Amino acid sequence: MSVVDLPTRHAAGWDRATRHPFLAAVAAGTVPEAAFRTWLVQDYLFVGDLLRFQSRLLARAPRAAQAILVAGAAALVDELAWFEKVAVEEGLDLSATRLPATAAYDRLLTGLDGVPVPEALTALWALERVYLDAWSFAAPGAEPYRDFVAHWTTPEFAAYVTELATVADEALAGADRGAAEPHFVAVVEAEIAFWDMAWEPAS
Ligand code: MP5
Repeated sequence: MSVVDLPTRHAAGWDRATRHPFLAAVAAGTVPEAAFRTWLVQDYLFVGDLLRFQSRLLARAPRAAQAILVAGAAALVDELAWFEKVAVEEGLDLSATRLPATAAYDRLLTGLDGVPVPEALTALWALERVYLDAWSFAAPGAEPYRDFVAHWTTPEFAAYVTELATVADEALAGADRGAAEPHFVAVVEAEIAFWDMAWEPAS
């Protein structure tokens, strides 16, 4: 089994995380502006938390995973700068506090520091793959969101996600594959809660 088989093994959750009403509304152009703005600010905070998690994972990663984790961390630094530019353009307040789903996701990431590296690599792959699939579902997006959707569905991002699957599979080859599955499920649940967070107050 490869990590890429996990989405079909958990198809119902995967669908909820990747075909969420928030994404359908971005595709249709009906997402409330306030919901999208809330989501952007919270995702900025998430990316900062993810960079810190990825850096801690790098410190204990196998040799074969170092290059991709470093490249991914550099991309996250660029992503933070991109959010900061968008925030200026859109008048977003990036100093907002974490909403409960963002704080819960950070606790999930911090908890992964204590699990074996192959399991943490699987969780990292899962959180990137679910995000790629979610934005691919929304693509190309209605006009005000088209550039955003394009930003999160680039071929470079898809290639990164594929490379993460390879290093996760390599690491799992000598490990307990079954132990990684609950972390995959936890990531999918955290993603659903993250979309819900921006969407529910608006609906
Ligand atoms: C990602 C994200 C992927 N930005 N937000 C959530 C809630 N999940 C996953 O992060 P990136 O920035 O594409 O590496």
